[in-house]
Amino acid sequence: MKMSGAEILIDSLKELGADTIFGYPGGQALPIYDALYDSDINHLLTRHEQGAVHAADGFARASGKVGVCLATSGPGATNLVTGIANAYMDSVPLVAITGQVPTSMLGRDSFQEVDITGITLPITKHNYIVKDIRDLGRIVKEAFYIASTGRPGPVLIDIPKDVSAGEMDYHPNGFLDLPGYNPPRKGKEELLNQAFKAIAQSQRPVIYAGGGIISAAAHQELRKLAETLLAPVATTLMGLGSFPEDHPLSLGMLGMHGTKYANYAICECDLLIALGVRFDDRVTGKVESFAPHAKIIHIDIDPAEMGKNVRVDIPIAGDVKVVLNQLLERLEARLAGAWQEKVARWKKEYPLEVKAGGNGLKPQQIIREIYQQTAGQARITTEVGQHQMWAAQYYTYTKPRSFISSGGLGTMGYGFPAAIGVQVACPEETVFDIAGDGSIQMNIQELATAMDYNLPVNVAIMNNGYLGMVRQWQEMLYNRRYSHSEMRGPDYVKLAEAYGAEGYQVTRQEEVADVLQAAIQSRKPVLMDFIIEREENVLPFVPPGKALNEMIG
Ligand SMILES: Cc1ncc(C[n+]2csc(CCOP(=O)(O)OP(=O)(O)O)c2C)c(N)n1
Repeated sequence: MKMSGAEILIDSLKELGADTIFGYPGGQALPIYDALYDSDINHLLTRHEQGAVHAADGFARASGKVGVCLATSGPGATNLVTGIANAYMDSVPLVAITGQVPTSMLGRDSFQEVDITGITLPITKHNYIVKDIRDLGRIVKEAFYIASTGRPGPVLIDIPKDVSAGEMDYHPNGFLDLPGYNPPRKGKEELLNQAFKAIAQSQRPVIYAGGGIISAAAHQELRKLAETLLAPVATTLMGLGSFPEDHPLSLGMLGMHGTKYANYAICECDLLIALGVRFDDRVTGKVESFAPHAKIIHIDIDPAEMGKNVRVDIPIAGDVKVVLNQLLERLEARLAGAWQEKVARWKKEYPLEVKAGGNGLKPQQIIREIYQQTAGQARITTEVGQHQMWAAQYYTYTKPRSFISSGGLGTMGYGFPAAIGVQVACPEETVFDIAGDGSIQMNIQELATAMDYNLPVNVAIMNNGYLGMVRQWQEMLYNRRYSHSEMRGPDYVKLAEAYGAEGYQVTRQEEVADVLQAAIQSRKPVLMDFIIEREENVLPFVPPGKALNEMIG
């Protein structure tokens, strides 16, 4: 059948089950937009390409499917760059499609030409420029396969206008031939044997679980492992929700703003079982002092992570779900002893607290209230800063894909468009973006998108009138010299109303629960401006370059 390149693209997307695209049009993408006009693909027009890519990323993290975004060439393509890097750092399956100038105009500094495959080479798992329409169908399939298998990640497909507008006789075929791309699945027997031995010899095991558990849907295996070994579980920011935080073995988050008991447990354990993690510096603190007494078993799909940041004694490359099942087949249940008692004592002695005092709302209390009012069932996204860490610490995550945040890149402006993507993926659920007054101003324009598509996303702004995390570092590390970290925002109630959404300003504790309930009940997007204690800090805090047991607070 004669089809245009754009029709082949749409047809392939549908065949792959990709029925939702977040995008923004422009000249070089017009053939694709024209084909979308007749298709039943759900396209959401955002107000900025960065909004589109973060929404696709949030959609992917909430649903487990590949997120798809679409932009035109030049400025449209470069506006995707932050979002692509964000997805790359957090291993999110994403396909970004960009329009490009016609092949005959390439390399001539043509109007709106940028070398987007060159620009995104270091921040994509793979990328393509399609120079021949006959390659298009195959490339789309490859892109989805690469994005979603092995260690997930973003793939970019750049399509010149003559390719999307061109025509050919097209017969879809599902054949994939990618020699050299073979993500490992099973762990090697010899290494598994070493792992069994290390486990048998250990007295004080700890599990350190990351986002890889969630990508691999290995949360049940993780729980079984923890319960079999009675090993306490600390998670990374990306791993929140992989292990139920209301479980007695949960240590919450570890690292720079981790719980005291998680960090103490890491410092004293004699075996660390690291699952789907990458030993980020926000987790390890001073690398030489990380888990100083422990043998380290590292299980991860990406062999390149083995020994990258930290020495590992037993590196097992494989799909974490498959490898955990291999281990669980042979592990025997253990009994509680002195180690479990010690950890339980730490948990009692050093709980995460909300200290009274000051003359504004306490952000920790607001987040606990969001937990109460949503019965722990909400999908939470965040921006980046202090509020992100409070959201990580004070909401109790019990399910995978319930906490969605920019971990690796730390992208301010991520949370709100991501929440839009999450709400599209989970239309029946309550979605909250926990935001800072700095971050929310980075992609606030997407309120118009939320209004257009009737997405009742709730935004809870922790408004301290500062770029709070920057201010905290200036307070603690730069002698309170608050250089350019104080900033004012707009009247958020009026702003919400200008977009047709609902807005509230909250200054008194007694109002918090009522406003949250009103927001949850509302079928509209809601902006809540919580005026918080201005100089509240995130504690505990491991200053950069210090060991985990050198925490402040
Ligand atoms: C795009 C981007 N620019 C700069 C930063 C550096 N940065 C990290 S946290 C932060 C302050 C965030 O302030 P706000 O959103 O108000 O949140 P708060 O820390 O007050 O909760 C800044 C500027 C960043 N992470 N991302």
